[in-house]
Amino acid sequence: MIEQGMEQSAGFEEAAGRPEASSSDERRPRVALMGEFSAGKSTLSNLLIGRSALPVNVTATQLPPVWMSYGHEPAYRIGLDGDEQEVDSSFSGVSVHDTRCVRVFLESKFLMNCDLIDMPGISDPNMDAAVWQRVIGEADIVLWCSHATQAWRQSEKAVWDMMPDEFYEKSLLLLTRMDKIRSERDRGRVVKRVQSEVEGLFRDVLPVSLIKAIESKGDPDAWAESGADRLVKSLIELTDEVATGRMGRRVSRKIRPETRPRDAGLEDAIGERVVERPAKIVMPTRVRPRPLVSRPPSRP
Ligand SMILES: Nc1nc2c(ncn2[C@@H]2O[C@H](COP(=O)(O)OP(=O)(O)O)[C@@H](O)[C@H]2O)c(=O)[nH]1
Ligand SMILES: [Mg+2]
Repeated sequence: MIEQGMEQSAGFEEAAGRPEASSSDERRPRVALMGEFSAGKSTLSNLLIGRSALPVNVTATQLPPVWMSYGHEPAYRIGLDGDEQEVDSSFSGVSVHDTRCVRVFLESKFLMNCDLIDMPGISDPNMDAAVWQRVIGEADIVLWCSHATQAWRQSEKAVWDMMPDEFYEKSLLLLTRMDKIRSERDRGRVVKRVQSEVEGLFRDVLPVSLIKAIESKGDPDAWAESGADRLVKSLIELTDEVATGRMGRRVSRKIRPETRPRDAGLEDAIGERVVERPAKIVMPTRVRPRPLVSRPPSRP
């Protein structure tokens, strides 16, 4: 029921399953969802990929980062020492104490454009920061979710200050649960305050109500009103830039970035919502940390 609402709202699903996408070993941009516990990370992930890949509101279970990619392989966990085992759909037996991340594969249109990594809440006192720190170096972009009603707390700032500077220009701060702030004046104030506090630390600050986005059910005005439209467009722009920067260094003239099928696919997936192609910006070369695993993340 809820899942169906998400699919309609996001509109990413109808063309899923282009066969070459799953067999491609191309490295897609990786988007990490970060923020405090209950800030809406899993709800956002469900909205984007059009279905639930993992339980929303897991309180008893502490999940390690869940790394979602396009495909249909069975889920598996990667242990701290790089060992891999398949896991069942409820991730039973998966513990943050011995698992670096869980790899999940879904034939979701959105995942043709980028991988999503749903991180555990940063402020959970039972959650060692090492749990997300050992995976964050694999990401290119962060979507940081912050409760609008108490946005950008000291605890959030403290974690963001520890991040490599290269994330700042490629990450978005999302003020979630905007529906909880009733008056337009107060919503404007929060956005303004946070914008001034995070200047230079994020590319943009975007207010969003994920609940309203889910409820919009294909109504473009309600979708735009929720803030989801702007969020999706900004995300496409970012993933496009990250992909373009890398493609520019690695890919021969035969496969020019502007002809990549991925872009067309995502824009189609958004349907009638017109997405303007952003100007190509060459991103600075990024020094990559050592890979998490010895082999590519997508199984052959
Ligand atoms: N009112 C409101 N509730 C939201 C919004 N986004 C998420 N929630 C709810 O907040 C709770 C926690 O969300 P979840 O995605 O599990 O947070 P996570 O811990 O960051 O993954 C869930 O019950 C969601 O339904 C929103 O924009 N508005
Ligand atoms: Mg979650």
